[in-house]
Amino acid sequence: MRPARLALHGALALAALLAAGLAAAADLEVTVVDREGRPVQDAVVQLRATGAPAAGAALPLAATILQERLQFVPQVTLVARGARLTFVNRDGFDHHVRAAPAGLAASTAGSFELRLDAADAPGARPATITVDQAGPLALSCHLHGSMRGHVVVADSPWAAKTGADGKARFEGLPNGAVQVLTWHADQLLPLPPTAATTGAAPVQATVQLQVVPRRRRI
Ligand SMILES: [Cu+2]
Repeated sequence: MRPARLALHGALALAALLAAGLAAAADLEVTVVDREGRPVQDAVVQLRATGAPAAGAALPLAATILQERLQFVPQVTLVARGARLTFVNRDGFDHHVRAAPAGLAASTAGSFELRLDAADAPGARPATITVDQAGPLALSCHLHGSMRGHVVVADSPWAAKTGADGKARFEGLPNGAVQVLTWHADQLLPLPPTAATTGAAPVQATVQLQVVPRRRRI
């Protein structure tokens, strides 16, 4: 290899190392566990931090929620404020979806109702609505009492839903103090924020719910 090309390779390798170093400097992994220490899926973790979010960290501005076999799919939808939600009824019967602030919220701001004809009804079509109010919304159905789901409209540019391993991962965070705010549908009393400090090495935090979430129907 010619010296010039060697130098270029060296510069690229250095740039890659620097980029890796920068990314690692601001990684945070939050694990949400239940009262018995088991990982909790479908918790929403939001961070309060100072600084601008990294490019590509934006939350969805649109989401589709299916009504399928008497369930909301997904059960928990996480979107940015101002997102457009589309409800699609896949069942062969009507649904009458209702959304209202979840938990102990006293206000009904942000509530809405949508009538959805059976999937095979003539003229049946999806219903759309824009959510402008930050916070968790509980989804239910006037016609089917067992139907239950949630939409979380994020208040923070850093928000993520936990997977089956109970983990929410954040990259590109500014270094410094971070407040970790955790929500779960069955944790009715708000959890106090957990403090974390991001820095040179990836940081891990664990948040424990005070409840054992109800098992989900499959
Ligand atoms: Cu229904």
